[in-house]
Amino acid sequence: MEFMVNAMELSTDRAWTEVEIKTFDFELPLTGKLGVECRSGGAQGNYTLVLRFTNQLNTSGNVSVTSGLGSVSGTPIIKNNTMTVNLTGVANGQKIVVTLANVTDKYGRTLASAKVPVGILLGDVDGNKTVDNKDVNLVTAKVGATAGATNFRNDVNVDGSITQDDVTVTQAQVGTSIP
Ligand SMILES: [Ca+2]
Ligand SMILES: [Ca+2]
Repeated sequence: MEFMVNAMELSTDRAWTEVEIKTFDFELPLTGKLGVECRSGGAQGNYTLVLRFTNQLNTSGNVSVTSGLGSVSGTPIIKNNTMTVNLTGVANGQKIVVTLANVTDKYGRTLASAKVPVGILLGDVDGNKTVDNKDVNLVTAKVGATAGATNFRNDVNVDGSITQDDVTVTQAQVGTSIP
């Protein structure tokens, strides 16, 4: 399964990113509180980051996972002001850091290096870096619903609807956390 990170501004004054799957996104701060992806990356731990910049990009520079278990798969794809980075082998229960260096924009400027931290914890619906019964209860409360803008995090197996399967997945993760 995939999610996307949108780095709206990779700059020091207003640096933030958001994660989206299909049309669903949440803010993934570059600094401060860790943004946690609670949805499954599938058996291969595959995720897609879409980093969105202020200006149109020219080159993707060097993008790599500099902390945590996982790696960049293939060459990042640039389209206008977005860069799509495929990640694979991303382990659960950790924080990964994707570092961008030597990215250039259409004005020929080399952008400052940026680190994009992403917490990965299956079932951590409330994003507090621990899976407990509160997360299970949040999923249970939404069983029967179609995943939408306000409840997509409850669809932890990312099949588009919130069912008992999501409850089961979350229950199985109780006790796990991001160190
Ligand atoms: Ca939690
Ligand atoms: Ca589901």
